[in-house]
Amino acid sequence: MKNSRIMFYIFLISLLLTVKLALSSSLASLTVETNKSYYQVDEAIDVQGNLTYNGSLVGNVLVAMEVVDPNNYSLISRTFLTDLAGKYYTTFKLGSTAIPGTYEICVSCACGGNLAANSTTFILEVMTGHISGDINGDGSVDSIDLGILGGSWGASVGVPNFVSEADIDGSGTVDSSDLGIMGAHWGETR
Ligand SMILES: [Ca+2]
Ligand SMILES: [Ca+2]
Repeated sequence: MKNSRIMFYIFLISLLLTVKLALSSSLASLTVETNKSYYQVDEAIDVQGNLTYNGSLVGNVLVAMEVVDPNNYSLISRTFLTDLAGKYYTTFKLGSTAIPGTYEICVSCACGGNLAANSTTFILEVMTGHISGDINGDGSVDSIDLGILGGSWGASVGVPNFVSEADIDGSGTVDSSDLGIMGAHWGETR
């Protein structure tokens, strides 16, 4: 009898803790986004976001940001305050020593006794002077390239209408993955 009462209290406490955790995780929310998905070396990488608590924007709160490279090495670490409107903005560049690949930007802060954290990723490309998606190599990613991609759509290596330049990611097939890369660079020129 005594044991079952103890079990009941343990159950009650764990239930209350679960509810508290669920509530506290929904109170503070920190967003993070970059202005593009793909970047070149020495290109400005603009980061922005906002902090809300109970749905209202919160200003003057210290936010920590960390940029992690493809090898999981912390490359940049800095702090800044949200402005009076609850928003923040920062920018950084990656120099020629940075390795190409997927980088992660992690932000976190403490607000109203809650921890809020979020992250986003971007890709650093190798500087080649060639823009991914510029299939015909004329220096811009436009409808001509889309036409070539369309003409080779679904084709794999060895099929007559396969255009290797249209297989942008080099997977061996011209598909939605290649279209996605082209879309990310749409309108870019060099
Ligand atoms: Ca082109
Ligand atoms: Ca492909």
